[in-house]
Amino acid sequence: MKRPSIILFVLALLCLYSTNVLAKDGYKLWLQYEKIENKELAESYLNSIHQITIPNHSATTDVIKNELSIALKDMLSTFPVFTEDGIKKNNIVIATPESLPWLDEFIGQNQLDGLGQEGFIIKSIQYKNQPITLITGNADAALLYGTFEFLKLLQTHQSIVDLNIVSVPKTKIRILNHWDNLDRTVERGYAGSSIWNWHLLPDHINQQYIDYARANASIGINGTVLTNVNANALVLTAAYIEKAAALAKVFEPYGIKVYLTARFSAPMEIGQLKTSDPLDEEVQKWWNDKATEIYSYIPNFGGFLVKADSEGQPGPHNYGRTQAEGANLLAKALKPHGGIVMWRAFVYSENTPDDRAKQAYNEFKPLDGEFESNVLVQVKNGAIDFQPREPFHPLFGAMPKTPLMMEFQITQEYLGQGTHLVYLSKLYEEVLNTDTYCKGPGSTVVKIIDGSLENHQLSGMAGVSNIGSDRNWTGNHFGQANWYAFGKLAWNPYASSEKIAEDWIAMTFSNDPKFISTTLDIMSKSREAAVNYMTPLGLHHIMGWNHHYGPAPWITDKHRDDWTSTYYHQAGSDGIGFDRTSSGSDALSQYSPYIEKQFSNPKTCPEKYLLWFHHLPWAYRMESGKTLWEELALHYQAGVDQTTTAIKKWSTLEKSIDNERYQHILSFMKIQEKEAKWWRDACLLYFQQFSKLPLPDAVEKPNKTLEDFKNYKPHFAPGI
Ligand code: BDP
Repeated sequence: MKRPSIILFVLALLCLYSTNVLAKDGYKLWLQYEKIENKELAESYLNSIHQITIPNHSATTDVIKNELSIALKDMLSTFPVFTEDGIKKNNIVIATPESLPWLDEFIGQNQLDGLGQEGFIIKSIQYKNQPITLITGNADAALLYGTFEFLKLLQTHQSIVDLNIVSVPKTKIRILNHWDNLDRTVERGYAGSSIWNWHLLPDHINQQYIDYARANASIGINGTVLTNVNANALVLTAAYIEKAAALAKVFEPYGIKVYLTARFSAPMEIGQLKTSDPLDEEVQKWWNDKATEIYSYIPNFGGFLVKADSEGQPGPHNYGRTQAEGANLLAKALKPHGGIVMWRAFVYSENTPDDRAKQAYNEFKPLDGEFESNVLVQVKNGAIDFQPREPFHPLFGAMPKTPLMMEFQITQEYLGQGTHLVYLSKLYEEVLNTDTYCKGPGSTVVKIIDGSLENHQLSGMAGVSNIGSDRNWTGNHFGQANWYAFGKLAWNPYASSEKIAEDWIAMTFSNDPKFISTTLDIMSKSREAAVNYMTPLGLHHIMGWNHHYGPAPWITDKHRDDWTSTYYHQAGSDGIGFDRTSSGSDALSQYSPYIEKQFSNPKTCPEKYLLWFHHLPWAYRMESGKTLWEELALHYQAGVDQTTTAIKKWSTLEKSIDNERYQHILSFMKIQEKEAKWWRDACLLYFQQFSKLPLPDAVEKPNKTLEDFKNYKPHFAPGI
């Protein structure tokens, strides 16, 4: 090749590499910053962004400049001009009130006070007769959040004139829980290995850590627990604290604090003490010293997340102490440094003969008021375990004196794992909006989570991460939507799932209205579809042994009853379902009297929870007039049909986005459809042994036997 042609060739390759190939494999998440092809729109944006004034100097303002540079270069092919002072016409000003002595002309002190340290305002103003876009907040992190919101407007092709946006987070702690082990395996992870390369830390900082922080800051996440709740005490040794400190340093400019999981027996395992009893003075001293040591490495350390007395984890029970005594031990150690404890309520024991759904309530409710002020009790979104659908946890509304934090699972342990397209925001929204009636009508779960019902200052939402080393971060491209939606809902748990999805689709894929509406339709129906083909009408916990992959309603006779399927569905010739009314486990008595009454009667219990609370005969008449057996079978079929319809809809979008992501998603959707049929056929054949009734005509007949399904043992299913 002659010289000029070689240069041209290399240039062409570079272009391809930087704009197309890398941009389309999902790595950029919702920060694609797609070029704005509409000339008029691009022009109107450029007109409003003549110069960007940022007077503050900090690592965070550097991050802001960097983000604006990437975004404006990609979207508008422009390199922004930054200044520290001087305000021109059509300027963007990004600053805290201290650097803007004239601010009170436009924004009152009251409003600024209401923003706290993280809330922001984006406002179009006329400063000295010049149109200006102002992004302000009381701290640099707020400016970063405001900048991302401003960029979202551009990404979603909104107007940026006459802006008046005020956004204040409703919860304080918005945090990802990584169930990542120090050997880089990820418990319930379906997107490769852990992104934390402990072996190379603290010396090597992977670019992915920085992009992780950007992505999280863009959706308002302000904390990350780096390690698995099934904790390894090693992470509290100096060598690992130093590694965690390196990550904390990367995340700090993005407003993200690092937290660690604390193994309750750490004083014995790494401290050589004879006990870990929370009332032992040496143990208390050990934790106090440990906290001081951690803060010497990580001055903005967030605190601990603890799983105790559950599934083999050590805890205060080992010493006859309460959960509050355990939590307070750590809370007191962290308090002088400003740290918090997130103490999980997921406590249950195989030695307790009571219904597993009741155990957390029984254990924690009597302790209301006994926790230190820097403890949040972290409660899962269901009393059993992140099922496709669970009624809200009875602890919500039962502990008014204690701030309760929500724990949602973003990773899809029970919802199709790596491949199924399930938009979980619908699930989160359903739980958050449920009325507990604990203080009369309107006592919704969301008001407990954000602290408003009982006036708690501390509040939070945790999401068990679905992030891994896969190039697209979450394995399934649509897993990104669940990460995104979690962050958005943690910031504003009153937000609508549909609006969140619309923004995500536009930022991630395309602003084409047909693409958005079709994809939104697929996403919006996906959660109900999954419930239908997995666990309709209140069924729960009937998936594969241990890996939880696929259906296995036949699991029985294991060393723990409450880990089997038969314990939960109770199917027999007399019917199906777990009786949690007063004639059964009486779990319903843990709810407010209003809910108890409504749910105790199968006729007034919402059908979506029917078999959660009731054991009913196969011939029981449902609202539709059909029998329970027929409805069950039709729900399974409907779930399968929904996956088929989703594929058809997605196929109409082939030309709307890049082929790489289109095909990747399509192939996963086909796996989902295949597995939905597996769920339907395996469950219906299994339950049919007891119902002894034929499948309704509308239900496709299985082409395998129950034995075939039982004999199928998937090897090496991920996530264990
Ligand atoms: C269950 C998971 C298990 C977790 C446990 C927990 O199967 O891997 O360790 O929850 O939340 O959902 O502690």
